[in-house]
Amino acid sequence: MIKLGDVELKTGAPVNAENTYNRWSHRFKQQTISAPYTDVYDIGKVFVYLMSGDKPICFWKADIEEFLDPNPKWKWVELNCDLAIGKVTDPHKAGLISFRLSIHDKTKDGPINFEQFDAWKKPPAKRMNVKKVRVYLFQCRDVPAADSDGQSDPYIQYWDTTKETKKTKIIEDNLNPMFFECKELVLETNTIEDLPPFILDIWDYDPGPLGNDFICRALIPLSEAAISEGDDIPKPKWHPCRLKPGAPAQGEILVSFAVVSDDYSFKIPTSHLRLRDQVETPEFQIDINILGLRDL
Ligand SMILES: [Ca+2]
Ligand SMILES: [Ca+2]
Repeated sequence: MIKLGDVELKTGAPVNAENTYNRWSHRFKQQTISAPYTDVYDIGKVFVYLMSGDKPICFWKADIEEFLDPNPKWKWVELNCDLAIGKVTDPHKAGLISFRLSIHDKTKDGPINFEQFDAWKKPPAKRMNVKKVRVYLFQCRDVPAADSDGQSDPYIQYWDTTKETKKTKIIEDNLNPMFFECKELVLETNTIEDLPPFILDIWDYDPGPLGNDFICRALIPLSEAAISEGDDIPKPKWHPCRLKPGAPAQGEILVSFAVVSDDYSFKIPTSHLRLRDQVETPEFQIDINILGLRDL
């Protein structure tokens, strides 16, 4: 549901639902709203709610200024849990949503034909293409401790738009784990620009009935990622990880990506890639001189 002022726009159920991925492909009818505001800025905030029945369980909000472009791009935003409702309480389970919205002040600026703009020429696609993504995961540093001994047993779980859960091996007792792993993901999108952000979650493995601990998330928009569009392995970049949207960074992840069309065949299978060979490992010599010992 999208809410601006007193107006509520609600979709129905998603047209495609896969495990943790839902797609609506819904366009709301254009509406003219009469309201006692002096101008469009008076409407205040735009709210986006994820609904469960008639309850808003997660939300995102932004100022109206973000929606005055008549030709907007798809915007991916991170939802927050509505803790007053309490149905979703873990920030990493609140999800992300992609949408676009244009608001035009008809009283002040006159009528507008949105369909002259590329963003509104066609309704959202009912069927989507997919992109194949290779994630080249090198290492993490300064991962927060999630065990009582001050350590973590990190592994990374990747998000994509399939039903399959994709994760790395577990590296025990290590806050600066080296992974050197390559994984292939499948992401629904029609153009590379509209690709969802890459989501890499760092978990701490714990044996026993309580299950593993979520540590933090790297949310990497395409525009910030090191990307190739073929077999090249780009030089990886460090990205901050966070417990929830807007929280301070906790730990970093070193990663790069390849984004290709669904029918592209990589020359080397992931199992034969040697990521470790991509990084130079300089050797340092350390001399320690002990000056004295006492009270042995
Ligand atoms: Ca733990
Ligand atoms: Ca553990």
